Amino acid sequence: MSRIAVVPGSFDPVTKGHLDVISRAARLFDQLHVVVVHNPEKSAMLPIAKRVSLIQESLDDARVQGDVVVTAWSVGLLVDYCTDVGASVLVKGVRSQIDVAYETPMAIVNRNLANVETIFMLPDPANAHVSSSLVRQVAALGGDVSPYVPRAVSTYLTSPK
Ligand code: COD
Repeated sequence: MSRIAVVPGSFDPVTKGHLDVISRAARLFDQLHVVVVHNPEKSAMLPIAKRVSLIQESLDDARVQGDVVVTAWSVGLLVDYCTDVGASVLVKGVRSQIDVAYETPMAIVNRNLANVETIFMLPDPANAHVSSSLVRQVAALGGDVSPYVPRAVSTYLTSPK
């Protein structure tokens, strides 16, 4: 039986922190789905389709190994997507106790709903301070985001097309 996992997120935009979690998770599973989900608690900077294409471009640039599918999901529960693709695991990066506190109830509910387990992955310390919201703030104020995001994202944010 193949092991299939899902890495969900807003990815608005994808950062070097996300990319680190995705590339490490891709080595642990036969197939990994990176799923862009609209988070109603956050106001979005980028359209969902652009977030998907920037993730794909960044994975290609970084030559991330493994069977990685990048897509978006907006219809219903995330665990419904997991069930549809045969995934039994969600992988979430956790940078701090705040992330753990946010993710823990969702992990329990997702297991209760559909028997989908959540694995928490610690970040590379080099990226532990990086967040999409920090990137959005620096970009909005005209700062250099290249230390925090893959090349495709910094290029797009500098001259969007
Ligand atoms: N290093 C490591 N991990 C990181 C880093 C970093 N630098 N930055 C972010 N992460 C992790 C986050 O902790 C998170 O796990 C993931 O990457 C995505 O982060 P974001 O900021 O792109 O996305 P979020 O936090 O807005 O995404 C939240 C989800 C949409 C994934 C979440 O709300 C969710 O799972 N929703 C499911 C909706 C649902 O079905 N709800 C009902 C049952 S609970």
